[in-house]
Amino acid sequence: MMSMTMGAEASVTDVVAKIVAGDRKTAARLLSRVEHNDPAVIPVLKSLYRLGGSTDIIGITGPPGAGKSTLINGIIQQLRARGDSIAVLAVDPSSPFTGGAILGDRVRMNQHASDRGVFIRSMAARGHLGGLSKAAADAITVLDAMPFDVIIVETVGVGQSEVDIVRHANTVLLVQPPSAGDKIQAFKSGIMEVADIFVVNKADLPGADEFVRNIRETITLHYHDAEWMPSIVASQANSGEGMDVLLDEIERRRHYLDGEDRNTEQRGIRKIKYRVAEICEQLVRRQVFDERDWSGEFHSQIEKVRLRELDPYSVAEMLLAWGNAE
Ligand SMILES: Nc1nc2c(ncn2[C@@H]2O[C@H](COP(=O)(O)OP(=O)(O)O)[C@@H](O)[C@H]2O)c(=O)[nH]1
Ligand SMILES: [Mg+2]
Repeated sequence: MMSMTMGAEASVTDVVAKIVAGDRKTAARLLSRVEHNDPAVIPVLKSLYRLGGSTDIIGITGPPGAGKSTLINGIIQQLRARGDSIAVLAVDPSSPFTGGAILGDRVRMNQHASDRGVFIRSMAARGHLGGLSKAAADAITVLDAMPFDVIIVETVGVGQSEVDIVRHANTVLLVQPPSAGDKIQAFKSGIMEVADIFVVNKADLPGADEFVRNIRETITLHYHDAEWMPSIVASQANSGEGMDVLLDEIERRRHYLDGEDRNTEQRGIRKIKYRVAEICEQLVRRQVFDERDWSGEFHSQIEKVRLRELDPYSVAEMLLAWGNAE
């Protein structure tokens, strides 16, 4: 067991103070508990959330092999050069902790491992019971309260869970190679709604120009009255080509978010609603599956459903009502 007891008020304060001061040992332990959805850390997360909000959070998603990690490497180099400190959260829903992708990413980003201004953390999907996005959001809450200038979240894929995860970022990069084809499949999963910068990486491969044109047409069609017109950047992450343009776009987005006449409340509010819903889901799941806290009443309701004397909708309504009564 960990020596950190987060139940007591004093130790919550202590952990919060250490996180705010940038203590990496405390952060590593806290992030492990966050990853396992340990309910004991909720008081810490509550405090940390209110201390955060000023860090740039860049979400990077796209199919495996698109060059996300290589791109992050380049972004880290550029941000370090101007003195920013960076936390990277690599979320991989498919591979276990020792899996190839994460390991490869670690090796690739390892050139920054000895740099005190860079903190790299991987998060795997095991045991999340549908709560990976919630766990990632909690991890962001921890990193956001630490003295980092930028948080980068990498997720693999272009499915719903990646959309859910990058939704927690302020700036979302969708990275795709030209081979992703002339149809942007990712648009189906709702990434269109959250992508701020479309990166066509591996621009050295054939079809890149056409792919950029296709994305531009799609954006023109869907975003004609949008507050933020998503930009398109062609890059070659492995040679560094296009990195300066990408950093400029990230900077432009940062200025946009800092601007006074912007209207991002809608998205900000939607982001909070998603967060609240994710937390609710987690709490309800815990109540349903963690039977330690249950009296015999819940079991008898379940038994009634089994015998078709009752329906699961009514049990769900009762569960929520019980939660409200507390
Ligand atoms: N040809 C080419 N290869 C690249 C480029 N960027 C990255 N790669 C390579 O593509 C492979 C996958 O890159 P990686 O960053 O791991 O992709 P990820 O799965 O999206 O994180 C690696 O072998 C990279 O060296 C690029 O611009 N052009
Ligand atoms: Mg990667």
